[in-house]
Amino acid sequence: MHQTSLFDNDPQQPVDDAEGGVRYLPGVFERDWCERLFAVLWEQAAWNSQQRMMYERLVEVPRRVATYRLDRDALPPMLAQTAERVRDTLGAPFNSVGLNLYRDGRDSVAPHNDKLHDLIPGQPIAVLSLGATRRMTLRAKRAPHRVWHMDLQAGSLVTMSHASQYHYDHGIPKQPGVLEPRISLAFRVRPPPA
Ligand SMILES: O=C(O)CCC(=O)C(=O)O
Repeated sequence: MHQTSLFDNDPQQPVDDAEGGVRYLPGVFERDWCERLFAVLWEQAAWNSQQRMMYERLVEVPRRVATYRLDRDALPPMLAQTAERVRDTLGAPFNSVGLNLYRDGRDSVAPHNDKLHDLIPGQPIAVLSLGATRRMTLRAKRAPHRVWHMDLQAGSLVTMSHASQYHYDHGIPKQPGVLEPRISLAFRVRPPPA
């Protein structure tokens, strides 16, 4: 399996396609902004635990989640300001955000692609990281299943094109050495509510 590491401080683009591919953009948000937003979300987000069927057993999803429609729901003001900055930075009309809270390195998200039926074609997905640095693994669906690792620092954005979701899975593997929490904010462009 081919592996490529991505290093700090330079925008990186492991995958290219006609819609921008997958890019890692470190240092988009300042440290102070990230720390304040982390504290607000930790305290105020409507965190849920979820369960999934796995091998005919109901198991707890190993992270906490919260979801907001940016155009409809009451938001902590700093979350609304952050969404505005992400929209301005990337020029995409994000109207939804999914929050993930990884309490420590035992929490994770399995490799997956975003469900495309509920996204507007051509619009990207953007993930803002806060708190502990965690590794994102990006894996090509097609053999030889090339793999990239991106260490997602607080204040960074990862952008993934809609098209990339057909060809690559992404996930946050467990990382036992990580003792501190991380929050990620996944911004998406969804169709208007029915
Ligand atoms: O936490 C992350 O960086 C990834 C989140 C993710 O894959 C998702 O919300 O679908």
